[in-house]
Amino acid sequence: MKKIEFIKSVKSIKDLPKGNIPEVVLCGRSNVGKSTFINTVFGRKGIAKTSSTPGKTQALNYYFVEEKFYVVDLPGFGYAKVPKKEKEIWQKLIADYLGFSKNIIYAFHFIDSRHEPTKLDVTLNGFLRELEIPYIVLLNKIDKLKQSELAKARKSVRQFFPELLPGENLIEFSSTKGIGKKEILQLLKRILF
Ligand SMILES: Nc1nc2c(ncn2[C@@H]2O[C@H](COP(=O)(O)OP(=O)(O)OP(=O)(O)O)[C@@H](O)[C@H]2O)c(=O)[nH]1
Ligand SMILES: [Mg+2]
Repeated sequence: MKKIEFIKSVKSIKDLPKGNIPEVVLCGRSNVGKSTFINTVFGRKGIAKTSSTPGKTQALNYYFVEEKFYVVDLPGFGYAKVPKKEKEIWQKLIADYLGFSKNIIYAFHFIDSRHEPTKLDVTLNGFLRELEIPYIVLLNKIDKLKQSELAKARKSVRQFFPELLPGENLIEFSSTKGIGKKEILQLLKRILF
């Protein structure tokens, strides 16, 4: 899957693309590596804007892949330094979008393997379940961990979300090392083609 094209940035539900093209949604905390994931998985460095400062993505960014489906890069949540008002607007946009779009076929929930899931991760997980959106968790940035730390991270995330099964709906990932890319491409093929 190499063909990817940026379509548009959406800041209001009324501007969502029309039609019924399937959407795969990238969601999770700010700075967890969602935008970087796009560049890694679709092999186009720089198509998605990334930043070492949290809060880079501030709208729903639509990318069209293989002229078949959208990857929707969501703004991250939980970044402390964003003004409260702005934070509320983002979170509302995300919640509205998840509830509103009829085209979401899968959500990829990113969790930073170096940290325990946060309250907002629990909230997001609740939304996805309530809305019956199929999802996987990507335990991300595992290049930063030693084997023993990775074992701990795996255990911790499964304590929060017992429904997760490693290799099935829990995928370990690293953009830096390309870990998990093959599994993600296989999953995308399975759900889309
Ligand atoms: N070590 C390591 N760093 C990563 C990885 N993925 C992303 N990063 C770094 O993490 C930082 C944040 O990445 P982004 O992709 O911009 O994060 P985001 O989730 O899109 O953030 P928001 O747009 O704020 O929601 C950047 O400095 C990336 O280079 C990874 O797998 N390993
Ligand atoms: Mg981003």
